Amino acid sequence: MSQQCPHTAALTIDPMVADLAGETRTLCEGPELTKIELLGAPAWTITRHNLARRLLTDPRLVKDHTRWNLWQSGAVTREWPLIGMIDAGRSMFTVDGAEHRRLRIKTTRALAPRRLGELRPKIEQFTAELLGDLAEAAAGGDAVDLKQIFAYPLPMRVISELMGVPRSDHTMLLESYKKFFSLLTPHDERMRVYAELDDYYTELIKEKTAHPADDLTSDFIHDVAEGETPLTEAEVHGNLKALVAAGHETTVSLIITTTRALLANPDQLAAVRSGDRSWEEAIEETLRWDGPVIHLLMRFATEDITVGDLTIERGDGVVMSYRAIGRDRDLHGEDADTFDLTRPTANRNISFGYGPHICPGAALARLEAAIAVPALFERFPDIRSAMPISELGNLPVLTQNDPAAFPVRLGGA
Ligand code: PLO
Repeated sequence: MSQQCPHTAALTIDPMVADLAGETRTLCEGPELTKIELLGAPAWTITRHNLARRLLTDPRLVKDHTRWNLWQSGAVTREWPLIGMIDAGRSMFTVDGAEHRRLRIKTTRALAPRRLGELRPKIEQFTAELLGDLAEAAAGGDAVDLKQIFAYPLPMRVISELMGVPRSDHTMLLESYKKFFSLLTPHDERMRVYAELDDYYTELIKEKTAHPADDLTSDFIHDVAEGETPLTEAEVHGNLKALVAAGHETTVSLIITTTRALLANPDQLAAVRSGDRSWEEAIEETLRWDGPVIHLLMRFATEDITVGDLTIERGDGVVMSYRAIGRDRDLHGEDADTFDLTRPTANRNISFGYGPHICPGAALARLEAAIAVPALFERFPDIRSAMPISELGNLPVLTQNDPAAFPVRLGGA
């Protein structure tokens, strides 16, 4: 595989995520534009807030992976374990420009803050149900996995409510996405998972075509306004799979990491409980400091782009290292590595992205966390980690901040 710059060695991103803190530190201490290697594929990554904002609004960078020199040369193929992150079908996630707006408009509207009021009672209901499951699992006094029982099922229920995915399919979907993201999944199995998910969504679209319901999938298919070009079946398919994947995986992470940050910092938890600080501030600082996305794959240069004395060449791939970006000292200060609810710049994080592709589900994600996390602390005021928090590791997932588990104790002493 070609190496564009023989002078600087690329930093190999570890797919097993054995030392996330070390990797983030290296990126933060390195240049704003850093050469990395992703499972054999060289790419650039952006490690600073200002450069990220500049490039995320630069139309010379696009999501279409057929522009990638390594794709064009055949150096990267469907065999590459991260291929599903970029060769993801035609959707709001993979298309730019005027077509992007067309693909995205219904979703931005459906997920606008004023529309979320309709989802709130559902989120509260699911939260209450899952808190009941937690209580039951902890009844014997044993430690329970907050991820498995509480954080993991909740966002899937919420996004499914919006998209019209039946409850009976949640277990299958969660299992499939686990294999989709894990870099320990063997190639053949990964290909099977891609195909099964694609078939699943094709069937769901058939069902919603024949029997429209009150959900966004049905709106994609049936709700076409005057003068609007309807979404093709491939576009409905791409959007649907993007929304289900993005809508659950990332929010599981946010619920766990916010809870974990507060349990690791009892003084700050106390400040939230006393009302000196808000749950929203805790969520925002978590998004900055321990957010759901580590590396976002990927954009491709349609022309040479100059950054300082370096050039991103036409065809090069560009990653956004959001974890490093959230810890940019130039913006957040010398203590950017600490979780601090009084940080004045916390809400300037771009952990939901920036520019035309900024996450359309950001308000929903914040709402889910703002319901789930306080409800958890209210129901179980004595909750504490059952393990030293510094020993909690991530799954072998390169792009996502995906805690393997979070064992907690819920009872009294
Ligand atoms: C997941 C597989 C789907 O088939 C296509 C898809 C679309 C949107 C992507 C998602 C995948 C992975 C997680 C992503 C999401 C958009 C936001 C989310 C990247 C590739 C983030 C930022 O983690």
